[in-house]
Amino acid sequence: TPSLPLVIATWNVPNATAKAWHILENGGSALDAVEQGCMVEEADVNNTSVGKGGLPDRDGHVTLDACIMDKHGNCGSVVCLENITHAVSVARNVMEKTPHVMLAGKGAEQFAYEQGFKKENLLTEASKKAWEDWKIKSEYKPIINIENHDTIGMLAIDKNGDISGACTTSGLAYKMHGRVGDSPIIGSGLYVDNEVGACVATGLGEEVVKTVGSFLVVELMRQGKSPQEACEEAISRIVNKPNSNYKNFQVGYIAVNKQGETGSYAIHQWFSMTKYQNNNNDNIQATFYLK
Ligand code: SD4
Repeated sequence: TPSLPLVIATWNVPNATAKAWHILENGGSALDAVEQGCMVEEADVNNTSVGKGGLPDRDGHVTLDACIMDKHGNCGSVVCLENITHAVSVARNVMEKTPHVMLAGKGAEQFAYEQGFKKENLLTEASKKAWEDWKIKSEYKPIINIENHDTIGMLAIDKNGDISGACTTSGLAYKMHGRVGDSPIIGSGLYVDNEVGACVATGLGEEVVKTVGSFLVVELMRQGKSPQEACEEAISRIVNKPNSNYKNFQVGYIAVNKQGETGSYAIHQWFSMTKYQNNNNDNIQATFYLK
C-alpha cells in the first residue's frame, strides 16, 4: 500500500505541495496542510488565477472563490470574495466559526475583517494591464488551459490516515461580475469523504457544476473504482453528453482514496498533478481523453 502521508495538487505547484508536506511530515493535520499549501499560491502574484495577482472579471474586480473540507465532513466556503488574499483561510473560518457553510460577496468580506483579515488590493499592475489589453476586443472565450499554473485544488492524507481538501481560485478571467464557478461549491469543485477518498476539479467550472463532478468521483470510488477509473468516468460524463462542446474547454480531476492511491484525468493534454510522497515532490502529467 502507498505510504503516508501524501499530498496531491492540481497543476505544477511544487512550492505549495512542499509547504503542505512539511506540515504533514511533522505530524500536522491534513486540514492544516491543505490550507497552508493553498495559501502559497494565493500569495504568489505570478499565479494569475489565484488570490493576489488573479485576473479580474470583465469589470476589473478580482473576485475569489474557495472552499475547504475536513475529515468530519465539515466544510466552509466563500464565493465572490473581494479584497482578501487568503480566501481559503476565510473559508476555514466560515467552517469553524460560523453555523454556516457558505458566505458570499460583501458578507464574506465583512466576516473576514471581523476575523482580523486585512483589506488588500488584489489587482496587480500586471493583471490590470492584462485586463486593459483584453478590453480592447472584450472577447469572452474560456481558453483551454495549457499553462502549468492555475486554480489550486489540494488533497492530503496525514499520518493518522485522515483526509482533507481545499480549493481556491480567482475563477475564469474576465468572467461576468458576480459569476461563481465550481471551486467553492461543495461536491462540484471539491469533495472529501474520510471513509472513501477525495476529489478536486479544475477547468471550466460550469461543466463541473453540471455534473457535480467531485462528488461523482468520490461516489464512484465508494462503489469500488480506483481514483484513476473514477476520474475517467467523471470526464466521460462531460464529453459524452449530447452536443458536448468539450473540444473547446478543459476539465481536469485529481483524486485520492483512503488507501493513498491517486489518479488524475483531463479532457485535453497538459493538465498535471503535483504529488509529494516519500520525500519526492513530482509533477505528473495527467492522461487525457482527446488524443
Ligand atoms: C472556475 N474551475 O472558476 C475554476 C477555474 C479553473 O483552471 O479551475 N481554472 O471555473
